[in-house]
Amino acid sequence: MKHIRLLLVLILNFYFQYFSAQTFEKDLSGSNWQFRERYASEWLSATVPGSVHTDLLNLEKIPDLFYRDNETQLQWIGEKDWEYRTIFKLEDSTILKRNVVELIFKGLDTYAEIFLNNDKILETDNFFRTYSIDCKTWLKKGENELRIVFTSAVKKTNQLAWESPIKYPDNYVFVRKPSYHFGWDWGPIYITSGIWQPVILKSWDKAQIQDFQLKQISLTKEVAQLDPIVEIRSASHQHAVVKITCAETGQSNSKNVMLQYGTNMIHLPIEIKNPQLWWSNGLGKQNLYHFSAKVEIEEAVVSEKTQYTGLRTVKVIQEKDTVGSSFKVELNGVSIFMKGADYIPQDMFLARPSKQDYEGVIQQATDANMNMLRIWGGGFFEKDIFYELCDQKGLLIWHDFMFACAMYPGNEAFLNNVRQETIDNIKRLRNHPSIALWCGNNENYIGWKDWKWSKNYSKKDSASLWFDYEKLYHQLLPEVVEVYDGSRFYWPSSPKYGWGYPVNKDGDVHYWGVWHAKEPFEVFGKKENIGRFMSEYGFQSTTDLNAVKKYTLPQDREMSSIVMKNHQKHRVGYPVIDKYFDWYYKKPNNFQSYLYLSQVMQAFGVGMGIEIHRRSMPHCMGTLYWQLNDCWPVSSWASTDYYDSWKALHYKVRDLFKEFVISVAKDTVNPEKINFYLISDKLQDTKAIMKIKALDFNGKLIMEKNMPVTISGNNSKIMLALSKNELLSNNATDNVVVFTTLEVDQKEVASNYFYFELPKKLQLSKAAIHSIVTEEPGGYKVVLSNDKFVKDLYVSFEEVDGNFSDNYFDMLPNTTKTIHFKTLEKLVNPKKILKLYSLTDSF
Ligand code: BMA
Repeated sequence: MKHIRLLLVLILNFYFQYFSAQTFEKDLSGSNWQFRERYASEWLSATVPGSVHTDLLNLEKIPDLFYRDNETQLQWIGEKDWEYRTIFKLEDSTILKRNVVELIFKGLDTYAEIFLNNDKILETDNFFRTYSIDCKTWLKKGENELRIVFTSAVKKTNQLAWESPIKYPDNYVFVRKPSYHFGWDWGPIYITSGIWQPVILKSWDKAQIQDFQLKQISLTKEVAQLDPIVEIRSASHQHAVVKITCAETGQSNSKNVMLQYGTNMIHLPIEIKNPQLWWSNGLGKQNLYHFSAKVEIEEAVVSEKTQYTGLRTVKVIQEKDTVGSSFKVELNGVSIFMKGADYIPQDMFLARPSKQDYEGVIQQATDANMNMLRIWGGGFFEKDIFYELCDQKGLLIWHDFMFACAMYPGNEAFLNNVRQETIDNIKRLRNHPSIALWCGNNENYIGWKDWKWSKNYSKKDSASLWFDYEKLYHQLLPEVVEVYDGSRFYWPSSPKYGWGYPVNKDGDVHYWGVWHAKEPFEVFGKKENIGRFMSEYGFQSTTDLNAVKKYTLPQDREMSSIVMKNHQKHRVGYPVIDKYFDWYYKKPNNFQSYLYLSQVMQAFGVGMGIEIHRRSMPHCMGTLYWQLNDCWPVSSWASTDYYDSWKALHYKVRDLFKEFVISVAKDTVNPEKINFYLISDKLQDTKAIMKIKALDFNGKLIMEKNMPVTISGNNSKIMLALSKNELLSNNATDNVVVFTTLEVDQKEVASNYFYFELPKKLQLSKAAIHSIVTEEPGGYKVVLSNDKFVKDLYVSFEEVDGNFSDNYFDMLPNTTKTIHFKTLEKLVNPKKILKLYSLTDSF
């Protein structure tokens, strides 16, 4: 008994010594919140994190925000002021006895006044910042009321625009809030407000780790030198022991220090022998090193923080060469071709995407063999989970700062706000190995320089706008990057070049000759249009019929309906698609054909661009198409839709971003010559067999050739050139497909279908396709066999969500193909709802 009592005393002692000394955090998020339109009599229940729009939706006060053209009736929400409140109890007085009590707002959208027990304690005006305030003075024992009043960003920016001496074309430039909330050429206008990230009440006594930077000083094969820096806020002048430990190696370093009142920076260098490097997707493992930092005062741990990083070097190399200068990402000393897409926010309402949604979107990128995403400047600094997943999956990030498609103000208050937002986010994100570079803005430079925004201004205003531009992107941002990051490349604006003149010398390119300038897809291949790094280009498609059915009524299902037009935000989106149909395809014969064909054409056109960029390695060292995803269901440039369905383009991208790619193309000088390129991302040379056969659409073999090849590592090369005649043997060009495969160790690693003519000219006839559907774990197996050649076969189960292992593919005559459909749904009669749709069905 005596022993048990002693043990209890020891445990309690330990508890008080150890835990009571520690930081205590109370998450105030959850459903214990209410909201109302400002001054309304009734308070309604709310969820935090969340937004006004989603709270109204949850209560069924408004209809589905994305359904039909509901957007037009729901603009009033953004024009009102809103108010949120919660009551939290501090029953015992432990918290109140602590030295420091902070309220931390991880994300407020955007113009907020914060009242604690009816006293205003803080005002905020930046969505991207984390705000923290010492609030002990206002707290009391028992019930405390936290109330946040949000002023409408619509009203506020209207007022700022009215007061501004210079007129800006868009009001979003005045507010530090995701610009796309104000509408974009793929997004609706929903200018919401609310508490979009958690609210935390934090209390501590002696000292607190504010930040833990894992600064990497040097890295060789033998050793990594790190200079971890622990930022400590101390409540007094006091002795402490600060210790860091690496979980993977067990190493630690500690220091006895005299903390000063306020902020202290403690450096604890550490060396890691034989470091296991962090690699991008496809090139190696994503090794991570986890560190913990602890502050001990009087032998009790008072604060603790864990962080991780990946050991790697990442640079952007701009080396002079015969054309101009390179623009290539070098990871651990290796130049890597960047394959990826531009990423936009996943939803209009940013508290909504769940961990699973994040996992889904990152999976879509890695399933498509990407190694880079570009976070575009009209969105937001993503949530931690996004970067964690990129670290784990090896996706490098091109990170824009949050400025897009406009000139921005440059007054002191604005710049100070931006400075703080940038510091907050760089400090939060700098340990992530996935972030490769920081970029000042999206298209602000090109807009000013190429698109002549300046012509709307007097000489004086122009000069002032440009002066502000330089202050922001050439002074403030690079300065903050240098001080708070110090390791990453800074690029003032994406892109350096647009289109309409040679863009192939240096820097990055947003090539919009295709789509915006309505030039044919073939211009992707003009030498002067192939940049050193393609950071944007793209083409639109609609969503598929399954998706369209979710946001329309049957009467909306025609391209000219108000609803279909509402779900197309580009001014002349559908007419542009029509124009390209005229060039490449036979006119679609109905609504469903239009949807199908728009996807097939997007894959065809953007696929052509990707292939050209990959062939042009090492002149071109990166291709990021616009855009990976959507923030609501819409016709857009995305390759996956809002419901996570892969469009035809995404399947195409997956093939074209493989480690090995075969690309077959007419020679640019002599179109009678057909070049067979082999492209490889593998760093070493690889021995393979290339197998080529030409067939007519009925299955007659015209020509066959197998040849052993050595694919040179990290390169693109013409492996073989054949004349048209060798391939065709007098057969008509519109009736032949050349099918090429690449085998490594008897396994097919790449394949390619090549046609001599554009799709609309091909002499296709309807094939008989036989299908067998069987249930299998996680979904259904579909086995297809055909008699004649089939082009762009789209397989779907009507109104069932899920993705196929392959889709929108071609089938050589008399072949069998097995695909798998993953779905959570149980299908009663799968065979009956299986839909097969190919190019011959569309006209
Ligand atoms: C680019 C982007 C976006 C835009 C897209 C499609 O220039 O930077 O602003 O949505 O084109 O027009």
